[in-house]
Order: sequence, then structure tokens, then C-alpha cells
Amino acid sequence: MSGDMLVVGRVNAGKTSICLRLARHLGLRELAWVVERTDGVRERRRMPMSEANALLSSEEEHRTRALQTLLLSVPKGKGEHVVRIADSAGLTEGLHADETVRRAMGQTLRALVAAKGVLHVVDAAAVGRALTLSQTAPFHTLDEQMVAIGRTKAQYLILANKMDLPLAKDGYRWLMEHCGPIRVLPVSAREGSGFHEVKRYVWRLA
Ligand SMILES: Nc1nc2c(ncn2[C@@H]2O[C@H](COP(=O)(O)OP(=O)(O)OP(=O)(O)O)[C@@H](O)[C@H]2O)c(=O)[nH]1
Ligand SMILES: [Mg+2]
Repeated sequence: MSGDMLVVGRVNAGKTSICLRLARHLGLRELAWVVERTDGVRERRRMPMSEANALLSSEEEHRTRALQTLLLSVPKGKGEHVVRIADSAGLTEGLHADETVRRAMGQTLRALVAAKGVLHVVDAAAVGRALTLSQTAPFHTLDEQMVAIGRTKAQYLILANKMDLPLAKDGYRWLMEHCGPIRVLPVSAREGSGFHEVKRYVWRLA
């Protein structure tokens, strides 16, 4: 299953947090996921929202190691429609030492090519820090390539995440200038800001 919208981005950008926040914002009490493991096995999982934060509990990067599609029931007319939001393993440059991570990144890239709609999550605070503190390039080739692929999709939205952190505003401003005319939406998965807009965007797809 490729999902109606694919959530992609650099590792640690906050993709899973955004999916969970969206589910919470929609008032879901339970999460229904379809996990596509990289060995080809597909598993259905359900968990109460109260336990969902366990998905974020690891301290390591590369927390998400398989495509996990969240099924969101959205009221439409007299019935309900299901919107599928596929959370993916984060991307990094180079060849990762761990084979599981390499396979997961390959799975993300295949899903990215196939997806009709993409939500590209960027850590706006990291962009801001790169700009002001280290004066290094805030966007690397990897991000540029994700934007280049994203532009070709029917739906493509950049989510500037972690807006609650220092320097994220600078990062957001830079993203808007650099990526325009693509729409860049400022959000904080931690605090929930910007999720009315995300919900509206996802709602339209139902
Ligand atoms: N301050 C702040 N931290 C956030 C926000 N969103 C996510 N984080 C933190 O950023 C870290 C990475 O979040 P994840 O949601 O696991 O990121 P991911 O993009 O799914 O990461 P991978 O699956 O490893 O690629 C976690 O420690 C989160 O708590 C945010 O809006 N603000
Ligand atoms: Mg994740």
C-alpha cells in the first residue's frame, strides 16, 4: 500500500511526531497502522493513542525503519472516507553502516517515486541553526533532491517543523524564500501549532 500521502524527510525531522499529532488533532482514540516491513511482510497494528508515544521513545536516530501507513477515518457527507498517511524511514546522505537502515531508506525512495502526494518534513530549527550559528548550507543535496521530486507530484507541501525551538523562525523564512512558490507550512508537532492547516490539507484529499 503506498498511501494517499507519503511523509518524507531527513532523519529526525519529526515525521512520526507529525503523524501522531495529526491523529490526535483529528480526535482519534486509537491508531490503526499497516506496517510494510522491508522483508515484504505486511502487518496490521492497532494501539490506543495513549500508547502511541512509545513509537518515539528511542533516543537513537532512524527510529522508523519501515513504511507505516496510518489509516485516518474522515467524515465525508453521510459516510466516512479513509485517508492513508504513510510515515517513512528518514533519509540521510551516504551509505549507512546498518543494513536494516539501508533497506528502510531504499523502501522510502521507492515509495517517494511512486507517491502521488508528498508531505516533506523539514526541521526548521536545524535550518535556522545552520544559517545563523554555523553559516553552513542549510539545505544539502539530499533536501534539494527531495524538493525536486516533490515538485513533480500532484500534491506537495513542505512542513517546517519544530517551530517551538529557537531559530526555527529564521529557518522557516529561509525555506519560504528558497522553496517558493511551493507552499511551506510552519508547524510544531510538539506543541500542535499549525495543525488546523495540516488537517484542512489532508481533509481535502478525502
Ligand atoms: N522541539 C520539538 N521537537 C520535536 C518536534 N517534532 C519532533 N520532535 C523531536 O524530534 C525527534 C525526532 O522525532 P521523530 O518524530 O521520531 O522524527 P522522525 O522524522 O520520524 O525520525 P526518523 O523516523 O528517525 O527518521 C524526537 O526527539 C521528537 O520528540 C517539534 O515540533 N518540536
Ligand atoms: Mg519516524
